[in-house]
Amino acid sequence: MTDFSTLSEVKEHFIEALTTLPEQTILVSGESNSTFTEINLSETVSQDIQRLQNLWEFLESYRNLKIIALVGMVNTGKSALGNHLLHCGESGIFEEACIRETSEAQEAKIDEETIVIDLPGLGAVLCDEDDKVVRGIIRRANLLLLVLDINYPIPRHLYDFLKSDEVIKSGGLQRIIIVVNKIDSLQDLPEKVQKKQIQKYINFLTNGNSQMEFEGISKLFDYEIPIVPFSVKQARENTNSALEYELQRVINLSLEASSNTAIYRAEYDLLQIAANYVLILIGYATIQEKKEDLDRRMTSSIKAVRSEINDSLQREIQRFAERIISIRDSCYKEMSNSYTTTSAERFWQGDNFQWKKERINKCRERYKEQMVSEFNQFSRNLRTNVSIIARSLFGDVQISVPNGDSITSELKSSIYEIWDAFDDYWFLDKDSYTFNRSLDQSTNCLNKAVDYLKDWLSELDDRISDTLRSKINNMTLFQEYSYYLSHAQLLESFCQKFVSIDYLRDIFLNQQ
Ligand SMILES: Nc1nc2c(ncn2[C@@H]2O[C@H](COP(=O)(O)OP(=O)(O)OP(=O)(O)O)[C@@H](O)[C@H]2O)c(=O)[nH]1
Ligand SMILES: [Mg+2]
Repeated sequence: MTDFSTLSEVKEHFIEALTTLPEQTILVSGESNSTFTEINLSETVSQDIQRLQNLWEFLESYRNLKIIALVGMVNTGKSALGNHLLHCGESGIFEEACIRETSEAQEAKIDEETIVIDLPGLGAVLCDEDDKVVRGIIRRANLLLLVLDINYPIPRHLYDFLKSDEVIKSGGLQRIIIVVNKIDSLQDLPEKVQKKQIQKYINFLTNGNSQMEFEGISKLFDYEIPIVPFSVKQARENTNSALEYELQRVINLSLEASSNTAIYRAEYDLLQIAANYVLILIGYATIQEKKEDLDRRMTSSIKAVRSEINDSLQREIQRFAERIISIRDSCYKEMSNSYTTTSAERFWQGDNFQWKKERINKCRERYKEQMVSEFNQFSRNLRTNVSIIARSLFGDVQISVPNGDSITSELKSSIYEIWDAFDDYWFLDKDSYTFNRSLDQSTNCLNKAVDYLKDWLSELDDRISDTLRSKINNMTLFQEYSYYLSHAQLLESFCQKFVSIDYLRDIFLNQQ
């Protein structure tokens, strides 16, 4: 058995853990661990804390005493029986009356180690606020003396009460004795009939009646509940000492069986309360799994999108480079084949010469335009590809491309320099040295265009990353992830504290 100070420490730490719980959380519902239900915790938590605090307040002063609580419907003679146990008469400690009298719990000492608590009648208070006090005391008593009036059948309400959680069903923790009071009211009947009536009453209590949907109390408890016919009136008149003796005997036996159980009951209540929160631990673990799974899925989806975008960029760059080289080749071929001049034409510079010169100028402009439109097409393709690839994960994604003027200007210059080479060669009659120098210039321009393109692509890459990052918040996966993350964070402190309590961890988490 756990000693009181250890148990008190467990209770303190458990209350500390409870106070860190959020007002709302989600719990796993359904078998597949995939659905969650939102639940409100604040009320349950404060009730449970209150319950534990009340229990401990009680234990502080009563844990070494045996407690007998008098329960039953109104007017059955609870106070009268209490007075009898206290060896006083009608004007004794507990108020008696033929109308409802006891309205709050009252206690008195029978001897140094036993107290008796007189409670208000059940029917009158079970719906009241004070009812909590009554219920609290009922749970804490070693022995419940359930007082019935032989003149009234057992009410359904009382049966429901016995069935409820308020009453502990284990004889190791609490005992009940049923006192069928006021049997003196049968005294005008022949003795045989009296006995028969009492036996009928007891049989009904024990075994119930299927037609009345009353199963009897014998099925509810793990021990046999003594049922004692009694009359406080006769006890006062000292006219039925056998009954008095019998009552005292079962009281002594029951108290012996349930003595020193206050700490057991505290442990039992504490564990019962704590058990309800194991669901939160399970929920927390499931939320964590969910969160990690979403994190993995999210990271791999983003990676996949990025790599698809990169592949598509590489393909477009390759195609663009091929196109640029092919445009430049065509330009070179056209200029070298279509506008050749003879030395006579160059000397006279007649109409034919002028016409060719005009044509080669037009050719230059045409290829320059081709270069520009090729680049524009390239950057358009990149934008479209990125939007299409990113759409599945991020929805509508618009990428703005950086300014490409420096690239197009170098591409145009590379055409211009080819033209310059042929212009010098076919129309200005210069030597091959100037021709080659211009061609080198053209290559330089192309190299510069490549350098600018690299910068342009790296700027584009940054823009894609920034845009995707800003879009992550809109991802369904990310929203789901954030939902679980926030719930997990709110439960983290509770779960850590709970599992750090060795006593609770050993009981609830170390089971196979
Ligand atoms: N005839 C007879 N009357 C009894 C007996 N026991 C109690 N009474 C009377 O029944 C009435 C109710 O008794 P109480 O002891 O006040 O009953 P109670 O169960 O405490 O009632 P509440 O506190 O109102 O729930 C009183 O008038 C008692 O004198 C008994 O054994 N025989
Ligand atoms: Mg009373």
